[in-house]
Amino acid sequence: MKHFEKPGADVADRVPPGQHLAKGFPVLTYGETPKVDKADWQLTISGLAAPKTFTWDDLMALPQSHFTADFHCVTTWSKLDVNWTGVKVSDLLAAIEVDPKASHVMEHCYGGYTTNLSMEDFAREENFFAHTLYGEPLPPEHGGPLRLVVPHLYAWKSAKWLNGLEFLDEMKLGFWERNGYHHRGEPWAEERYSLR
Ligand SMILES: Nc1nc2c(c(=O)[nH]1)N[C@H]1C(S)=C(S)[C@@H](COP(=O)(O)O)O[C@H]1N2
Ligand SMILES: [Mo]
Repeated sequence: MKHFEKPGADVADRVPPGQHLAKGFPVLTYGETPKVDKADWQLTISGLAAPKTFTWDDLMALPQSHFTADFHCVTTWSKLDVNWTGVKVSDLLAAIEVDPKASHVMEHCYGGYTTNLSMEDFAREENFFAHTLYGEPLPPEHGGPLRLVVPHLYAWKSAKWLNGLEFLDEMKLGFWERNGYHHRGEPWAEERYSLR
């Protein structure tokens, strides 16, 4: 069985060092897959921001956009040109009030997973919240109802089953970052693991 392809010359310059192209779209989850109904789903804004809770209808009332983005898992598989629909991070940021003192954000998830970002890495124009994958509702195993996608960092930063954004004035570490992964995770610099 051959699960990975060597990148062809046309895409080789889009595959970061040490990565291979995956066939299909692998699922990478630590623990159980939470099952969350859209009717019960909420996204809570907390920490250094005006507290706010988004329901599914609130989320769908924000501008909706289509995205094509590459996806790089630190376990060495990549998938190019994944096709998503959802809400730009910048469009959600325009709908909330973040304290200017906020320098970092913690992503919180149904099931308890967390992962951290600097504000700079979070607020990038190409980042988005995804509810649709290749035109179909985002399957639970890929993070449905809603996940974040941060294309420029390893995909452990792209939290599935997202249910909270906590704004912070210092870096706190999320689940994998506390367990040896790099604090930032930039694939072109191979920021895979933290040296300690
Ligand atoms: N809540 C949650 N989000 C998560 C994970 C997880 O275990 N739980 N795994 C991360 C990792 S390591 C990767 S590579 C991607 C995988 O996304 P996929 O399963 O849709 O391929 O999700 C990330 N987001
Ligand atoms: Mo991953």
